[in-house]
Amino acid sequence: ADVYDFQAIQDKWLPVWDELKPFAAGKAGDPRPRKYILDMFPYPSGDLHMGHAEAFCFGDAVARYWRGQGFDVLHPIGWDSFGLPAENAAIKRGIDPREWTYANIDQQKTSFRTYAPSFDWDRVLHTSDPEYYKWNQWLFLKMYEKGLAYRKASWVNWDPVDQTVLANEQVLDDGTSERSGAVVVKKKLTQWYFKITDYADRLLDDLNQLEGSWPSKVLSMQRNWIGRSIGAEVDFEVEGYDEKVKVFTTRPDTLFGATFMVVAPDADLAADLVTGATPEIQAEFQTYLTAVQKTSEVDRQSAEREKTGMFIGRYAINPVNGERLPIWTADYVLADYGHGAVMAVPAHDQRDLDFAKTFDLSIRIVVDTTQAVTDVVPVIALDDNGDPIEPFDIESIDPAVTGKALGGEGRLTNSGPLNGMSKSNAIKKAIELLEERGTGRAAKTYRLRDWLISRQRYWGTPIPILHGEDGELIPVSEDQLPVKLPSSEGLDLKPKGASPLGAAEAWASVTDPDTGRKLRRDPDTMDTFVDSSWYFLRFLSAQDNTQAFDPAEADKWAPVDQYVGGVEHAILHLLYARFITKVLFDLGYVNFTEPFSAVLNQGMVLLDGSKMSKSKGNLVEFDSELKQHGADALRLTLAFAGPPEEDIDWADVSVQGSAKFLARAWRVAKDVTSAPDANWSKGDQALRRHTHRFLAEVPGLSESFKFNVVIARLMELTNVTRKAIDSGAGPADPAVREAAEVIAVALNMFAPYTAEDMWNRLGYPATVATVTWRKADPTLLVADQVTAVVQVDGKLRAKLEVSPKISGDDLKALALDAEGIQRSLAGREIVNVIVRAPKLVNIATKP
Ligand code: ANZ
Repeated sequence: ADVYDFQAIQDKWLPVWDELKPFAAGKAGDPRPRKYILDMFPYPSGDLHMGHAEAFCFGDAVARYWRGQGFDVLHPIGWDSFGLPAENAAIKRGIDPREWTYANIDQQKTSFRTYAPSFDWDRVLHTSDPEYYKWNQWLFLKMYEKGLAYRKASWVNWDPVDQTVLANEQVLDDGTSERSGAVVVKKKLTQWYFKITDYADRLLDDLNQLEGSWPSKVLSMQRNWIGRSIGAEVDFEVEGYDEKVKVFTTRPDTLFGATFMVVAPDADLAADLVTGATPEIQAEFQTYLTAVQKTSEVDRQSAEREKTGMFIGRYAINPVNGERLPIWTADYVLADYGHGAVMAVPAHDQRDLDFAKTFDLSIRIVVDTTQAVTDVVPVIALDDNGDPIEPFDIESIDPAVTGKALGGEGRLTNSGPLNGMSKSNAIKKAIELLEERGTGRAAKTYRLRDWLISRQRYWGTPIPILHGEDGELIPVSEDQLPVKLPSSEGLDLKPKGASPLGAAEAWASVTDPDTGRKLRRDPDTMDTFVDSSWYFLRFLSAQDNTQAFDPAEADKWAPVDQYVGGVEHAILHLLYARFITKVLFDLGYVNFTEPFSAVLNQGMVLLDGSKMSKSKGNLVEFDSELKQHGADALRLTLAFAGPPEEDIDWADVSVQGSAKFLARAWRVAKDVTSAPDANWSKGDQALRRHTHRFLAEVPGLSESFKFNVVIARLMELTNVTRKAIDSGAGPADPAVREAAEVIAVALNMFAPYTAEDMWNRLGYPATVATVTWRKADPTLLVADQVTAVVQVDGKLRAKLEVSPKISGDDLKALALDAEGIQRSLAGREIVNVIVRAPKLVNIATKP
């Protein structure tokens, strides 16, 4: 056809690519260096949407770019196909979750085929296939062996709608479930955990390596999530109680200001301390605890909420001064942070102050914040004349009066051996004192909690553990894996707080072949974040049924060079993948400690400034856009709309404009009349210079993801070439062919069908996607004119604007002819002319 027809081009090239499999990576003997480019794999919760279109457009541009730079590029695709949405949809429709899941996967595969990201389809994986989840179970067993997978009874986040536990990461800031939107409550359950807290320091410290190649926002979100606090742990004796009570504090310098102690009501410690108290106190405590359990963690930490709590009838002894501190319980202290108890310093901690004011407890200032602190060594506070500083004006800053705790820098007071010290020196000194007396020590604590991985739901990886009647835990032996998920037939999948798998009697009940005793399978399934924590390694050996992945392949390809996906995964997925990578490193399966060397977060696709959604009725459907405009125009539009990190408003873009440009580029290739062996060096110089400037500039732009600028440059080069064809060098000029070829090769990053068809019209076999980019010719990058200096007897006499390629003879002739030179020679005899084209001519005369 002589007109650009995207449908015809798609229909023509798709079967050719299927046949050629140009994107199968890692062929034996391939000498090219390698790159691993990965998009976050999709969840099959429906059709692909515009968000997928955008993410995969950028990921594919990166993959295609590196192939063009001569790399063997691995760019795989798979599906994150276990999880609640499938199960909830299945319940609603009364079908098997498998049915819904795999139908959606098929639908998404069909869209992807047309959209044509350069995937290696031979490596496709679905996490809900037993061939995949077998290795989740293997990973679980390895972690169990190392003590990194363990069971404990604890208060968990409970989603009352989905009737399942949630990881902390799945509870939103407002205290609701990320999945169901329900207000999350606390429930005490025995659950499986992965011991991510053992890795807290490494997860935090290794973020420094990623500085510059991960979005800084993601780095800071991870840092906050891990939340390392440095301070001390202090042991308090409690009257009439055998054990010591530990508290964590970031301010051991304020120990002399502690006036009471507060224990979290839901900590085991509180229940213990209350045992033996008066019946009135015990009853009051039970009532209080019940109320607290209905309160969300967010409310408990809220500064606005009125403080609640009660005195539990006991006293702790302050180890630094022997003072008796009344012990209270209050819900602003959390059971699972630090030691679940605090030494309250109301003068210097706002929460403690609010509490002290509510319950009329005493307040003692120990840091005088009116005193400037300049010392590094401990000194007694002296003024400029060396005199002791007068007592400060307590009225103006008294927290009991102002209601404001004194949090800032200052000088210690009312604190015995710490008096006069700066805050930071006092912290050091207090820790020394505690350590000397054996009543405390330097300590760190983290916001990060262990990763709760068990779910009471059907559609996930069964946990490979058997339970004996005596409570013994027996890991399934590795040769018995996978523990396959039984059919959902006859099972009630509706959430009810216990896993539906427990009711699959034939599956759940097992007889130990050695001892004949009755065992029961663990009925819970794994959090799907386990599946996605290591999937990037499975792609390396997707067909290998003997191991999770081949360490030799991991050596070759991993870590992932460029990971592309949404910022919504800044914490959960990326943190878990980093953790599991470190575990696999410690187990000796991989030789790197970070899974993703670089991360790119693409923005969102909006419509009229707001997020698209079915419920808002403002959904731009990917499939219909794809049908209407074709893959190339859609991809080009997304890539041209702006930097990848920024949101795109679909109301502001022009898919028609993209289609027009593609037709223009395509016609350039169609109009070329020279043969593929044309001698470029003979071509039009101005056009060649433009082409080579493009070649010089585009790699840098592409490597910094400025794809919108690359497309702008492609448009310019196309226009210049069009002009050369119509009103300049003409269609037969070799420079026109050169430009058309460069356009086709670069356009392949965004519009693979159009590029392929151009390449074909230029006389080459498929596929343009594996053609290595030409390098810019440096001689074509120099400016059109350079300045030549002409000297007579070493003195500057003239400057000439000449072509950088001028010959020595031509330059000499020009120099001798130049006006100023003739004047300065004034008839003198020339004995020698030295020419260094194009920059210098030196004329020597007879003295
Ligand atoms: C005494 C003190 C005095 C404190 C002072 C602060 C200021 P970050 O920085 O978030 O780690 N704390 C300890 N365990 C707690 C728990 N389970 N629930 C609620 N609060 C708890 O906070 C550390 C501080 O939070 C600790 O230092 C402790 O109060 C409190 F002028 O101890 B501090």
